[in-house]
Amino acid sequence: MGIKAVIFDLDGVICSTDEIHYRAWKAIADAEGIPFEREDNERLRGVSRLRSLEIILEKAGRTYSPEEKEALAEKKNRIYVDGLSAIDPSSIDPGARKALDYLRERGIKKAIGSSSKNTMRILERLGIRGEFDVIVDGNDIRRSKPDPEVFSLAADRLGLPHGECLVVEDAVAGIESAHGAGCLSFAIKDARKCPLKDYEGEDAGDIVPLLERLGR
Ligand code: B16
Ligand code: MG
Repeated sequence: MGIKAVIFDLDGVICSTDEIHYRAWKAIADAEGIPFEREDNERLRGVSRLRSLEIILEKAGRTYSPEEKEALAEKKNRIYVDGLSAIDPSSIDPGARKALDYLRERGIKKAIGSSSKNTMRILERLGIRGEFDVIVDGNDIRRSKPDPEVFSLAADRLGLPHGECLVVEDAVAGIESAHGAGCLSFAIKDARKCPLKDYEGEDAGDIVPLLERLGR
């Protein structure tokens, strides 16, 4: 089989921290009187904290100074980190759990490629930090998705040709990033609308039949 490793996005693939991000940004937008709905939130998937804020501020009635932006991003992160106290091992997406178990049984390598600077905290809370061969997060990269850096670095740290790594993503920005890195991609949720995807499914568990098929 051509696929030697699977690189998982975290937020929206391994667990539903996307909902906690949404509620934290909604609190910031409401306090600033800026319109912000779930459809606006789709554009924040996979992109950095500061870039997310800039997207939200597109609908603001005024401009914000760099200091104001920094303060709002920090405030959002405090609300978000508070929200993370609600997650535990039961918060792991069942499809992702199925995929991780399958990969362990087959000896296929597993990695995380996330834009989040809170990745380690989240993996600790989920109790799965030790399950991954490689973890690349928002602290390791200079350019967030859709830039290829995160998946390029993950494939390099796995020591594999990029084309032998399958990226599982819920964000259009994440599929663009995987494509730019020369990795194969598996799109779920919002990412399915991205024409650059290689494969798609309902959740991360659907990589199991794909790998079975490709392995035949
Ligand atoms: P943080 P992923 C991304 O995680 C989220 O999808 C995105 O909404 C968030 O802005 C970004 O992490 C940064 O997160 O504020 O915790 O550093 O999808 O790449 O796992
Ligand atoms: Mg995501």
